[in-house]
Amino acid sequence: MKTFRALLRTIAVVTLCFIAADRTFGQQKTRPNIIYIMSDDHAYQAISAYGYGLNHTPNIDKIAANGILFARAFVTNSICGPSRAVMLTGKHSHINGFVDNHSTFDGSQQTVAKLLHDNGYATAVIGKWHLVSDPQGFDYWNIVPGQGDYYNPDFIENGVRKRISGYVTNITTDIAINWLEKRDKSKPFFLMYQHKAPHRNWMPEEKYYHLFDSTQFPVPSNYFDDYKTRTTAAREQEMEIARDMTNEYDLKLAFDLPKEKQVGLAAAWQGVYNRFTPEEKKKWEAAYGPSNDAFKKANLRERDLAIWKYQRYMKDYLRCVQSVDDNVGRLMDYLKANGLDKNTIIIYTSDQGFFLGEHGWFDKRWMYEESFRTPLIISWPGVTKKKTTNSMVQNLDFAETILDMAGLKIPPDMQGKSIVPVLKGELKGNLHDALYYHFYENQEHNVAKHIGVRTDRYKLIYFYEKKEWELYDLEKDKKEMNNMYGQPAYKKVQDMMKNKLKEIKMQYNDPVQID
Ligand code: SGN
Ligand code: CA
Repeated sequence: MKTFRALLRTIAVVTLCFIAADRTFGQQKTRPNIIYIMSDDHAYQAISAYGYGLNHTPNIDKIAANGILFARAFVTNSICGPSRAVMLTGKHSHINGFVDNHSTFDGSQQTVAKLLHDNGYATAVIGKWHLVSDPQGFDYWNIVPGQGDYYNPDFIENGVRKRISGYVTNITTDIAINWLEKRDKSKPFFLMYQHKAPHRNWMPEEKYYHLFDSTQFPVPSNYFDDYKTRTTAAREQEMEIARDMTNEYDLKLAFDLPKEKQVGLAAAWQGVYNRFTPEEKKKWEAAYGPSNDAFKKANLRERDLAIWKYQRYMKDYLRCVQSVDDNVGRLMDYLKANGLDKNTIIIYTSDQGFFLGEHGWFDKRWMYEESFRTPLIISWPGVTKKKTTNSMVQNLDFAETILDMAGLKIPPDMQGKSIVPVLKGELKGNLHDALYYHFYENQEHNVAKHIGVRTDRYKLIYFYEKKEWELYDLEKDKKEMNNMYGQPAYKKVQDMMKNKLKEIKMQYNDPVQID
């Protein structure tokens, strides 16, 4: 009897082991890989799938063709480090502590990378990081220091810094593919593949020096904005293409500079120019020299000069984007060739939007649509069905979404929501009825600190140090040219939006004072 019972017990234990093993195996097989692609400062206007007609990005468009494009994805704080910190933590800046680019990320806190890593994912971050402290929660990291360089950049591989020859966008992809080759293949993976491009000062790859040479880009209708109806904030900014771009660093109108001219951003230009080899300098000078000479000869003034600067800016910016698109294609080809395309989720986004001449500007920072919105395209084979969505989502939701994709629990202290129901087509409307925004970095480009709330139709912005308000009716005024704050016809809307702002600020526990 005793031996029979023992035998039964052994059979039961063995069976349970088999079931458990099968579950683990099944789970591993079905847990998707996730590649999070984030290019720095990539405006949605510069992705052809968004339909602005400026350029052609066939590889990013392919992600959209196989997945879903978000027409209304936003950030919570339109600047690099803060946006990355929000993405990693699923918490607003005032909670995760990284409020502006001068902060240092507290790497001891909970992040999506750590949660995935602790739950069996192989994790890596490659490319731009910009959070000052070393990455935590990654099996492998290989990042550019700070902003990084376009040519012959330094990379820090698991703490060891070295210079790598070549163009940063290609190198970032080489490193990513190399990691995919060498990763622990018994685990699903989470790869953060993050381009430095197309961040300022927009230095293209050699093969694209002449792309768009004969293109004249249409100047945005509000390029010559006079900021009438707006608050003093819009008038005091320092991010106008016509006024604030420098000839050397931004517009590439000079090459090697004499010592006495190497000051301010001209010195920054000399710094990046010094990274070139002598052969590379020659190629650069051969490419930019003739158009620079023609420009100097033309002696343009005022309007014509402003338009010329816009053209030079757009060409260089979009040339950088072209290399990003090529490299996204290269990574996608690798996935396909290695049978990874069917079980890998691709998320393509930027750390914020970017002005491409709207209001006369470059850069970001504002709660205005061009910088508040960010591109977001997600393909999840077999899951995403609808091709586009208007559902309002935010980078605050990304960590939660990725955990949900991986079948993990969303920690209750994260502040966003999973986008998965939108991806599955289960949620038809907005993920959020209202979005909260807070920008803190009133330094370079002089954009005043502000908070705000956006609903489907309206946007209220409060420049809290100036105590000035702006209110937009986005249905009637897509380009945000008419501040309706204080207009009697909008009194009701204004009151409603002020209440919303107070509510949402409280909901997210932001201690900033209104009034
Ligand atoms: C640099 C740029 C700014 C840019 C910030 C933030 N100046 O400081 O134009 O707004 O980065 O960009 S530069 O002279 O150094 O190019 S972010 O993407 O890192 O937030
Ligand atoms: Ca950025």
